[in-house]
Order: sequence, then structure tokens, then C-alpha cells
Amino acid sequence: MTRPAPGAAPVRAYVAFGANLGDPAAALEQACAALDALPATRVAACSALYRSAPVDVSGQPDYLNAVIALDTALPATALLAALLDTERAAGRRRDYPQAPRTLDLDLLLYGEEVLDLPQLQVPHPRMHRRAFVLRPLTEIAPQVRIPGHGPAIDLLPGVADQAIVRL
Ligand code: PH2
Ligand code: MG
Ligand code: MG
Repeated sequence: MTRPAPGAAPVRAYVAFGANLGDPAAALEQACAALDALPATRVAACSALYRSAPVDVSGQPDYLNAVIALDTALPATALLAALLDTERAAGRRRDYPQAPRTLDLDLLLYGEEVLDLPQLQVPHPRMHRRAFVLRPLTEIAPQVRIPGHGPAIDLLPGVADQAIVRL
């Protein structure tokens, strides 16, 4: 079930922020303000920025990554739509898959739910093997569990070879 009943307790969701074009620090600030302004949603925490080498792509500038914690009563699919709107408002273009970007907002976790929809998979299917997600996520949520993978903190040794620096 992805639609909370009216008055239901908010769900803790985690969103990955990534950018390797433009002014990523400003984009993170704007993204947090935009997410905090969504209906029935507030930003609960935002990690530091991390500089990371591109993963699964080559020949791109380094990324700046972070993770944002939200408490939201929006259904997961409505939250996803809001993330895509926020990307577009920040001038995100999709010239080709994995193109460098001004703002990427990926829904990582929505409570403990597991969703496998055509447009949305939660937990994010690659989050458990990416230091640029696990490092900022465990900074703000050291106890968080990834359904199907266990405590996020236990996954850090497996990504220790990935180049990443906390700024
Ligand atoms: N995002 C990708 C592909 N590779 N690498 C890093 N370091 N950070 C990202 O945010 C990132 C990536 C696709 O969204
Ligand atoms: Mg992404
Ligand atoms: Mg994305």
C-alpha cells in the first residue's frame, strides 16, 4: 500500500541528491527548500556534501552527492512526481541516459516499503552498492535498514574502494 490513509503518520523517506554540472551546493539548498515546501512534507535532515568519482559512467566531472531525509504523507508515486518536477524546475535536461546533470533526485527508501512499479523501484535497486549513497545516508541515519539488504552501515566495507570525500 503506497497511499497513506487521511491523517496517517508520515513516512520517513530518503532521497539521494547528485549533481555534476552547474553549482551543486546551490542546487542542494534549492532542492531542500523545494522539498520542504511540498504538501504534507518536511525535510528532517540533510547530509553534508560528498565529492565522488563517477560510478558506472566515465569521462564525466566528479559528482557532488548528499542524502535528504523527509517525513511525508505523500504516497511514494506522488513523491516521485514531485522529485521529477523539482529536477525540471532546476533546469535538468535528459540529453542521453547518464548524461551529466544539474540535479538528480532519486527516491532511495520510503519507510520499509518494497515497491516494484514500472516507474519506481524502492529500495533504489543500486543504492546498496554505491558509496555516494551509503556514506551520506549512514551519516544522517546510522540505524537505517535497506529492505532486502539489512543495515546500511554493514554495507560500507563493501564500497570502501570507491573514491569519495566528505566536504
Ligand atoms: N549518478 C549516476 C551515475 N553515477 N556517480 C556518482 N559518483 N554520483 C552519482 O550521483 C551518480 C554516479 C546516475 O544517476
Ligand atoms: Mg541517479
Ligand atoms: Mg535519477
